[in-house]
Amino acid sequence: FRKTILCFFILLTFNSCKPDKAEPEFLLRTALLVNEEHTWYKAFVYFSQILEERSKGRIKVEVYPSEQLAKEIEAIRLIQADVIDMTTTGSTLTNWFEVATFCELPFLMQDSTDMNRYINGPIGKLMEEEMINKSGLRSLGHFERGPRHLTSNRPIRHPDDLDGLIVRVPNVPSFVTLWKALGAKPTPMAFSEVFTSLQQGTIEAQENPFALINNAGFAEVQKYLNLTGHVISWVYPVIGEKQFQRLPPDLQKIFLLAANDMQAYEHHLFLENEKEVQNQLKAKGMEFIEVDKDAFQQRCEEAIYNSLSPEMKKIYDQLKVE
Ligand code: 2Q2
Repeated sequence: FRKTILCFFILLTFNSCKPDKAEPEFLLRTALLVNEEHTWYKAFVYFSQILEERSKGRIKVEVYPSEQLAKEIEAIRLIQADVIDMTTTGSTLTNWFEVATFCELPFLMQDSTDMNRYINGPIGKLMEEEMINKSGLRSLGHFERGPRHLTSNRPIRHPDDLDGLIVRVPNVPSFVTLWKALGAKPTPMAFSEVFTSLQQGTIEAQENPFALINNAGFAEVQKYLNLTGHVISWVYPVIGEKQFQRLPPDLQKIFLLAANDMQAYEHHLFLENEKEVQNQLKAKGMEFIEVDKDAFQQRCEEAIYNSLSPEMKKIYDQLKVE
């Protein structure tokens, strides 16, 4: 048994325990937080297929869903330690560099037009540089997400209704600032712990886009889908920079082109899925609640702005006037 464990760790660390001909030259392990039904998972499976084909079997990608391999923060650390290779991440990177906060800053972006302007503008460039320099990750494009909404077991129409509601948030400082300012009790927690915590009542609410709410089965433990739309965001599929640099130039080229195709593939699935997934949530018994969005925005805007460093305030001001 000990030998098996040892072998497993050696496998993780050195890619192969006893090399044989069937082994790919590069095995890339991917930790995802979503399950097999989500567009990110499907996109990575597609990526793995086209990469294997185009590299003639030299690159192989393994995709692990539902945080089985690692929770988001751990996945980042394991990539940095060169133990695994890829994941999806975004504003969680605020824990490494501050500008990542703009991936998911509450009430900043209005729609996907704003989003694409940010991603393709100076802020997106800066983010990708910081990602490499401060967190050792290379962006492979971006996946657009639907707006985040609050789910709960009592309807929330106005911030006054929150009244100490225990809301799970990802490990991202701006989310804590937001829900505190609104009068809730934000509790940072890894995504894979949310379902059970809702079931057991250690948290009372959570917030995510329709697709992820549906994907994680939250309709089983949450009755109301309060249409707060407080965050519009994207995530980056990423690979460790060290791992990327290890690929020879011909494979790097194949890799980056395949990553572009993965992004296009995911975007198509995302657009298709956004329409469908709301019906599914309603069919599962969730009640959609209209909220006073202005009241939400007004109550938290100042707190969010004040939580930014002077440098980030400058960027924020610029983004607002553009
Ligand atoms: O709720 C979650 O954990 C995700 O939807 C997060 O928003 C996502 O992982 C980002 O925090 C990306 O870093």
